[in-house]
Amino acid sequence: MSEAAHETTTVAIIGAGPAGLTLANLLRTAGVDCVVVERQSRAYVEQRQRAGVLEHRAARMFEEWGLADRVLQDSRTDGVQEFRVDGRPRFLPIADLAGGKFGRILPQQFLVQRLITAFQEDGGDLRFGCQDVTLERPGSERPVVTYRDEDGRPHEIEADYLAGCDGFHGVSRRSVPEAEQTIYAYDHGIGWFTVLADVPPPRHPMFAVSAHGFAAHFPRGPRSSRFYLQCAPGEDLDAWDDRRIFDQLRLRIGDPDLPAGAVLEKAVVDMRSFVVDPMSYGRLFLVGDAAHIITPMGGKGMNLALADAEVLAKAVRSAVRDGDAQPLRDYSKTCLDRTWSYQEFSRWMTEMLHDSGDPATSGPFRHKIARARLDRLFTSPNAGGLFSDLMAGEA
Ligand code: RFL
Repeated sequence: MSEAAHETTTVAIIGAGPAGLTLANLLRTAGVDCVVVERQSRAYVEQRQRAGVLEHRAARMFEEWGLADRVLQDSRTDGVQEFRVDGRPRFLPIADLAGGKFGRILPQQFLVQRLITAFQEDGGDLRFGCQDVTLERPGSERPVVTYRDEDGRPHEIEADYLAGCDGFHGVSRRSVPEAEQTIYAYDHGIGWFTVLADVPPPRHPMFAVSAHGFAAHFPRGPRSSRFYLQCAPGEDLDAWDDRRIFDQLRLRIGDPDLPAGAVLEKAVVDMRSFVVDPMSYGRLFLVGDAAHIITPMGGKGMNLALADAEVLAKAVRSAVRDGDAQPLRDYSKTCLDRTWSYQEFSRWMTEMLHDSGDPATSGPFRHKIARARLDRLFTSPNAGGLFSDLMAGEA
């Protein structure tokens, strides 16, 4: 076996999703050395379609770090959220109610493509196709990442810090001894059938509530839409042909004229939440989905990943530039406070928008409670304001 090529860096980043790429760009901007190792190919990473809403906080972050020109271009802004209740539209002016804050439509694959380009244009070291990535001695002063490149050659990177940005199924979290972690996991008992289709985007992002069940319609680029339809957890994908998808959407949205279009992708997502505490172990810091997953309700998963990345970038900068390690010690608590706030918001919304559907599913009492909660968003400026503030993204 050939001997591993040995290198050193300040931060070894595992994973080139939104978390890893944001962290890499911010560290580069801060003048901190880093290397990113990604298991998949560049083509694979760049076409992976998932989230679509970039919250206000994240957009401001890219502005403050001087990356807005390269990352945010053409991101559509829409300060209005539609709720289609029993087929009748109700509009919530999110931007007005949240004091001018608003989310932007920026499909995750565009964000990823732009972050890769920006990092490489600045001379960043990003390695795709890394196999058998292993974290050695993550709790020690000199942790090491090992991997094999596409030609099977072994590599090892010794780093001051490791950033585990490798998503929920990655190796980083599993490298921490179980006894050092507390896991919080919750199954919401709901499935979402998600469909990406060539259907013109809605005028405003839309949640639809009716006795036929929950549905949502969001823009994903100029000609595409992402739809969500409430379904049983673990629902059989084959039970949904294109005709059933569009019949159900028309029924739930209350729009018999909704055009059908080519279905590009469909999947069933079981609504689950997961949080690991703490989000660090020795010199290993878990970032984004590696540390927590949240249901897609509220559109917070990708945004939490970006927020963690910024907290970590600032903390590493303080440690490296100013010799102040306190922000690194605070990393886990800072990120977990936001994570739990968003978990609460996502759960609150999930109850409101699913229980207000079919009373036979939620029970008559929960159904009435959920309808009252929904109404309050429109009748109380305080309730509407809090909702809008959370939708647009906390400071
Ligand atoms: P990612 O995006 O999973 O990236 C992890 C990266 O690590 C790589 N990797 C490894 N690399 C090296 N070695 C290993 N052993 C590795 N194992 C894995 C992977 O190939 C990958 O490139 O995690 P990150 O960066 O933390 O970003 C998190 C977001 O991707 C995620 O939270 C969102 O996509 C969640 N999500 C949504 N978030 C929103 O904010 N708004 C939404 O509307 C929204 N919709 C969604 C979603 C997730 C969905 N999925 C996953 C089912 C809709 C869907 C359908």
